[in-house]
Amino acid sequence: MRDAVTSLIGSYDTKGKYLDRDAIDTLKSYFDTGMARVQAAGVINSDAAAIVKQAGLALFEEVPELIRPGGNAYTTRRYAACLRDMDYYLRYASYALVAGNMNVLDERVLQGLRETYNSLGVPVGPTVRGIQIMKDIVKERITAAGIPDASFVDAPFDHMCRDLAEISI
Ligand SMILES: CCC1=C(C)/C(=C/C2=NC(=C\c3[nH]c(/C=C4\NC(=O)[C@H](C)[C@H]4CC)c(C)c3CCC(=O)O)/C(CCC(=O)O)=C2C)NC1=O
Repeated sequence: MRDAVTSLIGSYDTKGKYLDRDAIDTLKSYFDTGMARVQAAGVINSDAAAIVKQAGLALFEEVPELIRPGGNAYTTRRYAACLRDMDYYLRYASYALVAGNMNVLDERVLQGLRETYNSLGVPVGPTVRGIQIMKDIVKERITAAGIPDASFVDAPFDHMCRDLAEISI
């Protein structure tokens, strides 16, 4: 698992270089946004259950076939599994936000996920949609909490969507 600092140092060490102007700029922006990213993680932590619930309801309203007979989230067990997956995406997004690096998502969430989803018939398109809905809800709440520019919140959600959508079923 890497964060913005360890990954930067790692790549400069590989080249045997001191931290140059580009590196300093990258570090500066990481530390400048540090407080906002930590505050965002705080908002996600305290609102997590409500965020997942709200996103699930919105997703099932938008794609009602999912919870009808034959849908992948039909039955209580699968409905719960779907919301649990959404909760995983949210929790790991909050880690990636604090780390300022997407590596934790690759290692802990995305590795092997498409294969699992394919083998269980979990539809990727609606999952991606669910992650996007969750991103919008998180941004609204973070803005409401007084954090001025919530655009940094996009990165982890977009990263998961892009990776999942690469091969769709
Ligand atoms: C932390 C990393 C991590 C992830 C990401 C993860 C995902 C994950 N989701 C699963 C299942 C599942 N995932 C879903 C999700 C959905 N179905 C839909 O129709 C919706 C589109 C979507 C919710 C948005 C469902 C319904 C299942 C159960 C499928 C089944 O057992 O038939 C499974 C199979 C095993 C299980 O049921 O627990 C895994 C491994 N597990 C992990 O450890």
